[in-house]
Amino acid sequence: MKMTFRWYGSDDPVTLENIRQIPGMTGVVSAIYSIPVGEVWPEEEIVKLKKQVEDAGLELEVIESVPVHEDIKLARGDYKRYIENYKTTIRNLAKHGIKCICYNFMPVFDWTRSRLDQPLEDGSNALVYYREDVDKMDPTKLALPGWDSSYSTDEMSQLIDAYKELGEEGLWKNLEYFIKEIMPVAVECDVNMGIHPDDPPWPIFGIPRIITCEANLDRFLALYPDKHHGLTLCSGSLGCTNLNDIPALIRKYGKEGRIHFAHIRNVKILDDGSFEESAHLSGCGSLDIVEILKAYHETGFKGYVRPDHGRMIWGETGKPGYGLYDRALGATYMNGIWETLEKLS
Ligand code: CS2
Ligand code: MN
Repeated sequence: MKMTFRWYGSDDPVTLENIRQIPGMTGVVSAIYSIPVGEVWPEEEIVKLKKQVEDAGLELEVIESVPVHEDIKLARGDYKRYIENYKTTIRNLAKHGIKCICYNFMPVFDWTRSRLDQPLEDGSNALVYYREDVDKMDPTKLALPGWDSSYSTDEMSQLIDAYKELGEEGLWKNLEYFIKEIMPVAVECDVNMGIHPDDPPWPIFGIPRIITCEANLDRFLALYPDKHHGLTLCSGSLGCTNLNDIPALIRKYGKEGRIHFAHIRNVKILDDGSFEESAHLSGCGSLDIVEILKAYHETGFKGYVRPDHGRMIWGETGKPGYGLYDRALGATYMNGIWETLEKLS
């Protein structure tokens, strides 16, 4: 496996120099944040980003994410042009050494939480999802990082209604269309596409979510029978419900060569199905991180891995989930487990 770190570009308070000093870090995963969703990523911008990362002694082989325009998910408006643009972006990225692209097909909201800085018992702060609080939220009046805040209340209501009307099967149909369009290009460019599961993996605010469980991952992978069509397996997203057995999913899809990118995050599942993001250490959450890494090791995983969200510790401030310290501790813990597995095998 190749250990990587998510970096949000020059505006990220975590610098490339910081990341370079984390033991075992091979590279960063990043994106070009200035391009409006749906437009082509120009080669010059890709070259600039790549150079900046490489000048700092790190690699850039993974993009997280190339976002999918809402019109593609709804198959409306300009969606055919956006799909053509997406293909051009894949080609442009491949030309400059990108080997893996992460994306998701979550309607409107990316990851959803009720609070981004919940104080935990040990004095750290973490992202949490408390069901009771989410049930009381009005999605047309919300703003959370990762969410597109450019919609007015009216536009947001209309968008939500469009998805409610589309329903799960409608969303599957639009996903299938998108996959069958882009995958031949990814195969031709030898780029691995890894869809990120829905976070959390259940419908929110009445909007459908489909990348949620084993049956649906099977259905998704069957849409295009080529290894380039695969997964970003996020342990924390799929793992915030006991219904998903993460090590079993890793063994299954790992053997099939369908996992291209591993996100490793621990979460503590609470009695009512709420959850808190926790430190990576198995004892701090509901997931067994050793078992997860064993599953990757057993299946000969050669892909990219990154510590997913971390808590805010030691007084750090910054992008919720994406501070330096706790993610660096997580990476170091995982490297330690991996080294042990290597030496024992
Ligand atoms: C999440 C997502 O996994 C994560 O870190 O915060 O934002 C994820 O990056 C995207 O959904 C991937 O497309
Ligand atoms: Mn993730």
